[in-house]
Amino acid sequence: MSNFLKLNREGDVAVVTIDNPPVNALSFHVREPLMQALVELRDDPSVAAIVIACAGRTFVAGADITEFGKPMQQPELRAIIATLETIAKPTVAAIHGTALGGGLELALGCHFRVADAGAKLGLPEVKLGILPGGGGTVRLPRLVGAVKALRMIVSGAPIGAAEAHEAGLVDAVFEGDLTTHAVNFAREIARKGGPFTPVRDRDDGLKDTDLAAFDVEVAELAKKARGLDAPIACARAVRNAVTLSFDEALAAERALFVDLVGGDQSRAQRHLFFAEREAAKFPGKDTAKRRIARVGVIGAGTMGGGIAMSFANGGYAVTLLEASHEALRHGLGTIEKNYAVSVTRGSLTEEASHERLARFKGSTDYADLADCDLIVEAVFEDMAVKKEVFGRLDAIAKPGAILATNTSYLDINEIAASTSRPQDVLGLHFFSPANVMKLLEIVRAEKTVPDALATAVDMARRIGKVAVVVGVCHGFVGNRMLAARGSESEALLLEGATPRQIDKAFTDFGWPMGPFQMGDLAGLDIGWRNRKARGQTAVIADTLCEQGRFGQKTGRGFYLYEAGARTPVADPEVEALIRDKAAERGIAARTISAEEIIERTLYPLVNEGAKILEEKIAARASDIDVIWVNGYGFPVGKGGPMFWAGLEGPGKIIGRLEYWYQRTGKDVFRPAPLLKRLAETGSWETDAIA
Ligand code: T1G
Repeated sequence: MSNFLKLNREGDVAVVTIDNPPVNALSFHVREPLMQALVELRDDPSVAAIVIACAGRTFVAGADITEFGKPMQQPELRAIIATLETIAKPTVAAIHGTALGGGLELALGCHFRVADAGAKLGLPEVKLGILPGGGGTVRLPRLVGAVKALRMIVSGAPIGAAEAHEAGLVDAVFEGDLTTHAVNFAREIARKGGPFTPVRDRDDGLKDTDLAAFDVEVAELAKKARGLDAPIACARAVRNAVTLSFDEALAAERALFVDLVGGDQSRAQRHLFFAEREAAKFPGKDTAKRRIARVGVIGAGTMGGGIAMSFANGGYAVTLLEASHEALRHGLGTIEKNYAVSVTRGSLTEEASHERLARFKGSTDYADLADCDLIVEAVFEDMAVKKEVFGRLDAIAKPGAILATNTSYLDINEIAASTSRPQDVLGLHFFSPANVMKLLEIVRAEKTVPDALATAVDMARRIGKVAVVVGVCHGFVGNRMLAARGSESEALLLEGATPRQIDKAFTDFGWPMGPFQMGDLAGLDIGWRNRKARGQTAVIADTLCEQGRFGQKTGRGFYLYEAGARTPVADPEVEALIRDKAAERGIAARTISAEEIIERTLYPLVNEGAKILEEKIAARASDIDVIWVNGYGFPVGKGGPMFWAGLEGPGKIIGRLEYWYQRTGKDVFRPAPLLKRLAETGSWETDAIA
């Protein structure tokens, strides 16, 4: 047939096998021979049934995303599925690994679907800023019902084979040789005889849809969309499947798809899809990895406990070390409570939580870290304390163990130099809560050797983290840019903006919350300690901290919080404090627009990103986007700060940065040469990878 498609006969059953590594995407070079094969087999009287299967590790993982934005080559997926539905003999999709997006839509074009017990099925297009464009929004509800289809399509989350079987999406689940099972299944169906009803003509799942309840669910989902168009379009398309005829709903799906795929949001989210995969590539990534079986974590506080849970969740044995038995008991107790909450919420089974807890060993003795392959330090953020810990680790850790620090700011070269094995030292900068946040900044120190780095990146994938390799500077990539973004926050308050107004500019932009609400959530005392350590000041935030206002944990920070509540309430005392501090400095309040707030916070953020690229602390602009989206809540629909700069217009950004540089003389506004280059070339390319 072709290099990408094989055709075999098992007696009167034809097996079409797609073979397009690595994930059998439905690229043009697959679609063309597939269409040809289906037409031939449809019209071949010696063929009683057709099985569609895939070679390699997965069924079709969707349309080929690299083809988006380019002229579509015929045949399109929709035409192939329409042809499939003209086939009178039974067609069976044999699903292993993942059937995602266009892959599941192709399977929905078949009369029957059988799956391997480990298979996952889903329509994740919403994560690419689009909706299923191959009829998924119209066919899936016909099998699983409108509400289940809505949840699957708006969340984009795949379901397992057992759940898919229960929901009526797959007709049988098998263990073992799936293709043989599928051939036998097809032959049996053919022997029983038709007619065989295409999904398009089946509306058993749509009957008795309670549209009122459906609309209530849609309204709830819409609240969470935060300015993203795709979730809304997905919901509308599924509703059409209930209220319109099949062909009308299919046409409506197409119109929504075409509208979204050409939009900036989808371009941004597709950029992030590939950016996350690029981020894991760095010189030396294919070096032989060191074996990691047991992981040691020093410090069972908020960060240490979350880090230890990440490793246990990833299947590693964990030794958790604390300075005292009391602190250890408290740390292990918190971990146990966290797992119990997950079980109560249904996101974890009782059995799984026991398995994970069984991986923990608590200790107060450094000697118990001697058998660890990787040791992560998560102690107090102070250089002297860090060096003391690494000195002790150097004495007890086995040769070849990787020694990692979770510092958020400090100089890892200096920490490494406090050991006799700087080549084995690197940074693993987790984000709080470490067992939830996906981002992991892996900090390569001057002497870190490639296999240690490659091992760390590999480990990150195993614990479900999105890893980005960065160099050493104060605050690495994320926190250094956060400082630049926040550098004007106080000035904006003194000149007349309120915490509420600034936070609103950020949530309107698409952030989950603004800087002041975020500060209150994380605890204002963390930044306060860091400023004091660096001899820096922030007149308003420092004054709040001196008054014991550390944010949510003390019930008041920039906002007030009712006992135990998380809803920020504007506090007239804080606004009075700001006005007093402004008066002391002779600063008159004025009206400040949301545009000005974005200019004075996000333009310096982009500018600092450009400087970081110039200094080769980050290898690619897209790495910075991955860091900000996965670690700091930068809106996915804008693709991250560096991608957004392209949408916002580098020329405009430079113009406003120069304006504010003239007015303030502040270095955060001095346009970086690389930003000017983006304005000239439209690309962030730096001449050498870091
Ligand atoms: N198109 C093109 N390339 C793809 C691809 C795709 N759909 N999926 C993966 N790749 C590349 C990826 O960039 C990487 O490349 C390599 O394959 C391995 O991927 C009409 C319009 C399947 C769960 O959204 O979620 O169908 O970096 O590292 O961790 O309605 O890939 O090696 O050069 O992620 O094992 C909908 C996307 C498309 C699923 C495997 N489908 N893929 O994860 O490997 S839109 C998706 C994934 C659509 C229709 C619409 C994951 C995976 P490189 P990987 P993995």
